[in-house]
Amino acid sequence: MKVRLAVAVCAVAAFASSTLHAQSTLDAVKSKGYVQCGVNTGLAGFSQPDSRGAWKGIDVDACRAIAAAVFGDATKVRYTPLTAQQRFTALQSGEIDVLARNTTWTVTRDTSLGLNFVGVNYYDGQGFMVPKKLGVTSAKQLNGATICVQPGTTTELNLADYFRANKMSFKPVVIEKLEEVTNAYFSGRCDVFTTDVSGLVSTRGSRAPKPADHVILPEVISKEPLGPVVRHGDDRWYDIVKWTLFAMLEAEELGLTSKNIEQNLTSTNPSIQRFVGATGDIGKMMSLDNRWAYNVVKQVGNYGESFETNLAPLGFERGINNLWTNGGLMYAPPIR
Ligand SMILES: N[C@@H](CCC(=O)N[C@@H](CS)C(=O)NCC(=O)O)C(=O)O
Repeated sequence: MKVRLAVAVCAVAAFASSTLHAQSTLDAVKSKGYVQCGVNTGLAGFSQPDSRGAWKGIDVDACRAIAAAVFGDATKVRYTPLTAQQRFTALQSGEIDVLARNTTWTVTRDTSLGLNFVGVNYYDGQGFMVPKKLGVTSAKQLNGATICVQPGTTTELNLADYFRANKMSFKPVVIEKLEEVTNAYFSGRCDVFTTDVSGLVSTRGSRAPKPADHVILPEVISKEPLGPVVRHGDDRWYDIVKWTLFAMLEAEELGLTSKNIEQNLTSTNPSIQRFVGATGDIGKMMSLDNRWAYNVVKQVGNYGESFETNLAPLGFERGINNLWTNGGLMYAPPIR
């Protein structure tokens, strides 16, 4: 009798916790009325507050797009600025609903950290920046260099691997805060700053006293596919964040922009009709309004628009971040 009761109690507890998990993030987000999004502390083009305190960047747009899909209102987001070291704990503990912070998709993070990467919003790779006056033209000349690097990043491991593979040595200067690590580099405390090439372009453009005094070396030593991340165990939320990213890519492929999507509500193209929710029930399949993707594009724009607004002004080119139809890697599975 006692055993049977215990089994029954356990079954109820397991059921309660699985239903709690299955629905929890979307329900919690809906009941509090906003998406809590973990972002960078301030990386121009990815996530940074502007002079009026409004967050801007492609990662910020990923957050705004989720709010547009869930609430039909891209402003329903609150931002949690996180260093590389803080970001995964913030997601695991439930402090944030989603992490959109130039975070590289790796097998370790995707499995043992209990996280799910939803896709890629920027294909990147690790590089090196040096002061021009050093006259260095290749990373192979960096033997013995002092190198500034942030902890809790893929950067640290790649750096060690690259130097070992090339039989070179280096002295790491490991500093957690972006402000402090870039100050250390720009003040000459290290010879080299290494991070994702996007981070080098961004910090050179926005933080260097004289950007032209610094060169980014030609070697790209790793693959850094950056993308939004959610917790394991909530497939509904995972679907929403994943298909919101794909909707921004698909909109670009379909030629839908924030400017023209309204007139496309009456399009006769079947793919566009489904996308804007004029036909089918794609939104409902995700517990969202059928206008979820329409709202994303109307309020945030397609992926190309987000790139043009946030990254192009800093000198970024589309390159491999172009659509697959334009020779790049950006490819959304069918929205049908
Ligand atoms: N993509 C790499 C590196 C990400 C990273 O944290 N990069 C630094 C250098 S640009 C950064 O964003 N720092 C900003 C901060 O600490 O707030 C990763 O996921 O580990």
